[in-house]
Amino acid sequence: MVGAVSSLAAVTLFYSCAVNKTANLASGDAAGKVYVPPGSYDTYYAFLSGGYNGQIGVYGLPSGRLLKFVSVFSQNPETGWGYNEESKPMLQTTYGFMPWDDSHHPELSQTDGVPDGRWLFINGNNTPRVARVDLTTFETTEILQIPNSAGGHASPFTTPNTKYIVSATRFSVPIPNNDVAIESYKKNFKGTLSFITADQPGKMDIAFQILLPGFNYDLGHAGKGPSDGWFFFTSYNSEQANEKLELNASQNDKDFIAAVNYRQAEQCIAEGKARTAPADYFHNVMDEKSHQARSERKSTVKMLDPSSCPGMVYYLPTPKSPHGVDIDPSGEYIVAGGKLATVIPVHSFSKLQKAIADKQFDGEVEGIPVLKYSATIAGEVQKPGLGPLHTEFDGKGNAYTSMFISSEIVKWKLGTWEVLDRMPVYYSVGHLMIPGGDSKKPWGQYALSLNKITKDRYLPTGPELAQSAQLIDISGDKMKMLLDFPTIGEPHYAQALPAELIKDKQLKYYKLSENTNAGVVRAEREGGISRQGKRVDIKMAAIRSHFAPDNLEGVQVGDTVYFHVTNIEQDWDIVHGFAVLGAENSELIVAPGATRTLKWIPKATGVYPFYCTDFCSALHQEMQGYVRVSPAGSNTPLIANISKKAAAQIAKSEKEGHEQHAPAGGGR
Ligand code: RUQ
Ligand code: CUA
Repeated sequence: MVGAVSSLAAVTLFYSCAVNKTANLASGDAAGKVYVPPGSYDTYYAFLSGGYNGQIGVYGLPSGRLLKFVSVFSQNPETGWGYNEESKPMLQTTYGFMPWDDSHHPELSQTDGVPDGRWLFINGNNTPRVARVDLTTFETTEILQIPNSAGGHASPFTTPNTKYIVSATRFSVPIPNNDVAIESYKKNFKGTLSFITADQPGKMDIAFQILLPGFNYDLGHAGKGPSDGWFFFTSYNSEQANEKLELNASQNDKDFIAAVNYRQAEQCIAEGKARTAPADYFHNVMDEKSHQARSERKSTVKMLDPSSCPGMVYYLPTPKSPHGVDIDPSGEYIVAGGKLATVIPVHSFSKLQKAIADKQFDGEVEGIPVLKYSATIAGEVQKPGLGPLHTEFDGKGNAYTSMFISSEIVKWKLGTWEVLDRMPVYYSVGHLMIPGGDSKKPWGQYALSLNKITKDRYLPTGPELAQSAQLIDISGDKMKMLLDFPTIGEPHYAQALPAELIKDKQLKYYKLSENTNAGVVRAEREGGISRQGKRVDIKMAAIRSHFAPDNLEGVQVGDTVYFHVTNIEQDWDIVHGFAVLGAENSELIVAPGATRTLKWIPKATGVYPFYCTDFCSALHQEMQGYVRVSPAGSNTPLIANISKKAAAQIAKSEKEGHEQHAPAGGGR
């Protein structure tokens, strides 16, 4: 069947342009269904990964309006993320400081199998990592690197109570990684599955890893209900090819879903069956109070070999190079999206249990039992379309599968496997997303199609276009196209939840009284300048509409200057920025109550203005100051001026005999 395979593979090279002109499929009342009048709120928050920009876009649904861009794995000059001193440790890895990554799959934390609005997780794909975003601040608060892994793609899907999130290696590599011939792939290359503790903020860690044969592990989902305690991962390249995978990894009729009984894994660990394996990875945490991130480097993990823990892993043969694996809300059905398959195969969890009990095996791979396809399959959706990738559910007994090659979303019925409806999408849909659509209780109502190719959907903008998302009403029998909107980066996957779950829990400002940053000032009079050798620290308050101090002298060429800017406002959405002429990194953006630090190395003498970059008030343009840079070794004294009012406060408290941090250099 090599001929059929390669012709099918050839089809995948060309996304479908079956309908290649701009089509308007929106029905008459579509506009009313997506119109959110000025001053009104959207009903859902949607979190779309930024793909190759490494971040997360937050959109309102049904309007498609962009609400926020959350910095996660990439430096962002708009916010100073990864440029300011506080956040730099967040991007630290064993490969060094990592200014970029590719993020694919946002995943909401869950309680009892339902998104709960506490956190959003997302994977770093290139340098395998997982991140936690706090949904009261929309800030990244924690990043954990995944050791013994390459390509953290099957990640960070959660178990029903967020006990674990997972990461599986897309690329098998020598473990531990070392210098071997690539030719020795079959002998030396392995895959790992990582289970990561996730329910305690600031304490993510690798609970354990499972060493698997050297396939490519692609995606995963946890069981729920009856299948709670199991995790399912797709794999392709069961051929274990290491060159021209396009052809050589498409030979076998079936690849595998790895069904992992993680309670069994826990049991084996309790029985001492895990070994301590070398590992090298970073855990980075943003401290809530100081707003300063810290890194810790770790050196071992618990590693489980399937051979030493029988009953932990089984392989389910699945056609053909499966990509997505999605568990229906009841927890009974395991749906695979075989990129090159002509059907959508659905395994049954209860049949899987029976097949294990009855030992319905079809051999084994490296000690892992392979179950008989006929023993676990519940049904196959016939003629679904071409290139099934991902499936989500509406909670009403229906499944929706994205078809990459035939560019459509196909609705089908769980249990009867009949196709009920089709909606063409533009063009080449990857993931689709239904709010709660991978959970126990989907909210249904909408499906979002996340399309890879945009072509003629929007006004053209040169050779590269924004990605296109399409919102579809799935509340009725037939799908209705409602809206196209462009997105930033390439959203692979997305998650969404009803706005009321989180909108009233938003932090409005950080409490200044709780700020423990080393550079904090809680009042204007605490600002100042100090020197230790060639290091100069400037502590500065920002408040509408000035910096205190705003004139600084005594800096010399050859110094390294740290501007510690505290926004001392205690008011929602009053943000100040800070930029200084010649700064080579970025600006600072400082949330009310927070401190951010900019490192600056002046290279020449002169006077350098600085200013607020965020238009904060009518006198924002007045929010500025100067820093004088003298030659190295000059005797210009350290001077930090402050306002008359602040000076008067200092004088008053000095008279009262209170200890006081006078501005270094004594002010004037
Ligand atoms: S994967 S579609 Cu990460 Cu499907 Cu992108
Ligand atoms: Cu502060 Cu503009």
